[in-house]
Amino acid sequence: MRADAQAQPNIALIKYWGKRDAERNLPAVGSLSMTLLSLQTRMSVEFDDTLDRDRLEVNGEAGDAMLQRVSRCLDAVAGKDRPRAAVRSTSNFPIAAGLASSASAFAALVVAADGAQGSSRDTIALARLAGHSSGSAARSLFGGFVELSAQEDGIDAGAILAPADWPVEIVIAVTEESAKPLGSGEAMTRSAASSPFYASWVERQEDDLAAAREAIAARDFGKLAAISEHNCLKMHSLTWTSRPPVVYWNEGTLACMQTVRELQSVGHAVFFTIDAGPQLKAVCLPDAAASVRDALDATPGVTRTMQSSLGPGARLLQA
Ligand code: 2P0
Repeated sequence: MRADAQAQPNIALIKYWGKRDAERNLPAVGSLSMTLLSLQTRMSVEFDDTLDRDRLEVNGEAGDAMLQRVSRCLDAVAGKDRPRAAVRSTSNFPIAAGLASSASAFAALVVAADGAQGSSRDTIALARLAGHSSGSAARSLFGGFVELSAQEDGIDAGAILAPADWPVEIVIAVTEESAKPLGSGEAMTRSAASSPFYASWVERQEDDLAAAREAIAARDFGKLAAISEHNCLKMHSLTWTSRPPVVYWNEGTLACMQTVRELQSVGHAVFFTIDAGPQLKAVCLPDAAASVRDALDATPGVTRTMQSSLGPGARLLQA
């Protein structure tokens, strides 16, 4: 009745921001992401008839703040009448700081819970279950470049290009280690309710997805850079223009954007994206990675950098 799984976070190039149905956690827009390799979450789920309630341990400490969401996810996978579970999670990167830790956590959780229950759902079924807990988690079920499409009554998702078919590197510049001030779920709901730009964001997302899809199919780095930066800045324009406003950036984030512009101006193949937190993610071709990392390490406000190539989707680990 125990299974272990591993998943990696994913970084969205075309962002998920806004919900169609908060109750079922359905996204209002499609999104397109890259699954990482070297940032990892491992999750162990053990169903145990002798437990009177679910237990959650996150990096060796009681994870009570997340327990309710985890229990609901386990109910969705194994049914409400399931035995209670002992869940242990470890991540090798800071959680809740805009590094998509909920994506890798819930992707690994559904795979481990499904395995512990002895069932073997297919990947899209697991992605739909993960997406119910965290919209971005659905994408971490798949590896490489991944597209999620938002439909009236649910989501579809799948890999569109394998990691080996277009190697790229991601350098993450950490500018703040602590948890973000406002969770992305709440922030996106606020944007939908109050940003005057929200309707046009939703209306134009299909065009951005098509441009990114075409750039990836053609391995056209410049085209992917342009559409990804544009889509990222539009998402942050929604947060800035929400009422009350939500600003995820800090001074270090802006300094990192300037560093990326300088690298671009001397010909390096690099672009930035930023999620619901102050960390900047620089996406580059492998030849540029050492220069990008050196430059971000030397940028004021950066506490450390991490680097990853693209990796596989969530999977069971052998016991
Ligand atoms: C993304 N983000 O596409 C966007 C960009 C953050 C910025 O998906 O409310 O934690 O749990 O479905 O998955 C983060 O949102 O949101 C996210 P919920 P989630 O990666």
